[in-house]
Amino acid sequence: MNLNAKSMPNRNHVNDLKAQSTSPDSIIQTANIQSNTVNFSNQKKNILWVIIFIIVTILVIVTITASVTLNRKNRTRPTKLTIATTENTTTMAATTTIEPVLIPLDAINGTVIGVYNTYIGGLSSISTPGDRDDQYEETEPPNHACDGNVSTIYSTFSPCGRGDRQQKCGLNTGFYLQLQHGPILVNGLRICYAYTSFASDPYIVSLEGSNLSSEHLILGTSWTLIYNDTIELRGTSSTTTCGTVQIFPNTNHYSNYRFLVSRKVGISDSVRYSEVELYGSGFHL
Ligand SMILES: [Ca+2]
Repeated sequence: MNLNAKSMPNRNHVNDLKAQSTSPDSIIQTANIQSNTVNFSNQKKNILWVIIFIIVTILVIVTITASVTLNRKNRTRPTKLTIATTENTTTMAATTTIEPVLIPLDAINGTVIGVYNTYIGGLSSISTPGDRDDQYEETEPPNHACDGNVSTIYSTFSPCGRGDRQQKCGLNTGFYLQLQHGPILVNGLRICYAYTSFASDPYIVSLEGSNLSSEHLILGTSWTLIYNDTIELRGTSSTTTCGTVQIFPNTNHYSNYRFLVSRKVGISDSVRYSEVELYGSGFHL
């Protein structure tokens, strides 16, 4: 066997390759291969950057969406009143949500003072039992609005007398009292209706608070306005005893409260209601 003869084609092949590698066509082909390799590498880099951009964009969108959702939750949460309370007397205060609870309107000495021709921030004009235009119905006195019994009614005529049916009858009347429990935070109010006509139902009412002593309560300057707005009407339902609790912001504790009616539903000789209920957060007997 002639090994040299067999190895000759390989040498020729190498020479051929050398010749080809130095030819112009080969150089162009090599350049194209290198160019394709560089382009492919650039494409991979571009694809990688696109993927990174998409991931970062998704993370930003998810973060913003979560933040907006959390903020909406925090904004809608206070349908209940949130106040700060102290868990113990020594260390830290915790924020908690407390439902307003009904406050017993127990007045000192059981005294509930009826008023007429009395306005928000104004002087209290003390009314008496009778049927004149400055009086209330003798059998339906002001303490009936605070006795916890929806079958007992407070009825006021001023500026009219009994039987004088007008839109203005019974307006700017009400009552005030001093709570025997001492200063209490009130942030809710509800009216319970009289069992008679709707026309005498209160429609716009106010609540004021004071911490002055009883001899000063006749003065308008002693009172601070807490609530002045409409209350829920019972419509045509004669079976509805009480409205819904009107919740309002208030951070001040008061031991005296004055309730006034400035507008009623219809034409009648009086304003009549069976209960004024006050509600407070964190109140406990
Ligand atoms: Ca009552």
